[in-house]
Amino acid sequence: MSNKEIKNLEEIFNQRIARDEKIEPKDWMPEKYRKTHIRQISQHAHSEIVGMLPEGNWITRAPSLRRKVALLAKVQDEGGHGLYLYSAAETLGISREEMYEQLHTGKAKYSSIFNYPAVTWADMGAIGWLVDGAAIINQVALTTTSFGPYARAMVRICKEESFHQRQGFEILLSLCKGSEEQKAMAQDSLNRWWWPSLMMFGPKDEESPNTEQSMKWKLKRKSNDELRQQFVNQTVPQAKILGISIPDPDLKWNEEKQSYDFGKIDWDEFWQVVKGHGPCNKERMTARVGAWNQGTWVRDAAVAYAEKQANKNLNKAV
Ligand code: FAQ
Repeated sequence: MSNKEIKNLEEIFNQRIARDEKIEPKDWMPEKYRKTHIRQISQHAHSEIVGMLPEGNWITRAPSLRRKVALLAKVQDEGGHGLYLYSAAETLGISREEMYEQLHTGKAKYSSIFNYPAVTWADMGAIGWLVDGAAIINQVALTTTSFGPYARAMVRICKEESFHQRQGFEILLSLCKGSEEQKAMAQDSLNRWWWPSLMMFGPKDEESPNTEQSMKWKLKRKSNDELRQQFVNQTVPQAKILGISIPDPDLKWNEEKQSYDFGKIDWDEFWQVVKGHGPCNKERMTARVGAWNQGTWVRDAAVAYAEKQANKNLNKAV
């Protein structure tokens, strides 16, 4: 294709983006658009799958049958979200094996938040309330993203995330209405999960290399800082209902901005975790790589079965 032809296609593509039309997998798209989407969607998928680990670890220790059923359903949903997202990324021409390989070799990132340990039952509450709460804020913005399969996956995912957030909040509400020890457990959990939850939105805008282009393509609809601020504004009143304190001495309502001011995020900690040096990075990767290796016989059996079925159908047809 000549440069002139590419320029024309690019022009048509940009006009479609400007008109808020969805871009579909077989439509022409700039190579950078395709690559950026593969990067973000696959990392999002990896986050869902690795994100099953901290909570999966508590299913056998849930304090009642009701809690166990809800947690089990939530963790299964996360697996489902990962699968929708891998499928959306596959429509852009990358195979699932390639994406897994990128995760297992450390080439692809996944959300920093899942490298923190879930050490008490209250952490199941904090993960639902804060981590799913942050995920919803980010993902509601993504329901109107320009790439059709990603936007449609997000609509369904957001509905399920909203149940996740409420089940987490309800766990903490029960603990906060309980004994002094239970309330202290809820507070301790908020203390440990608050700052890592703010980091989920990514680096501040001036240090976010991908935001400018992703906003132009309407992949991102709001910047990292805008979404982080929205999360703080939404979550502080919820902490008041619970009766526990956000661990930030600089948190203060700003009348002029009609928004909360909050303290400095430890960006050094964020980058350490992103680069693989968080409290649980090694444990998480060992679990994922182990699951992949232990699943070899299942994949082999599925392929052998599919081949057998295909041969049977072929013989019938002859
Ligand atoms: N952790 O230029 P930006 C969930 C990387 S799902 C690790 O700002 P971008 C559900 C970033 O990839 C949670 N790395 O990047 C659930 C980039 O590196 P790269 C996941 C991070 O893409 C709940 C570099 O830093 N959600 O929680 C993080 O424009 C409970 C520069 O950053 C999504 O993935 C981080 N926190 O903005 C499951 C949502 N932040 O790729 C289980 C979709 C940034 O150039 C239990 N993703 N980095 O090598 C997004 O909206 C965006 O990708 C951002 C980052 C906002 C995460």
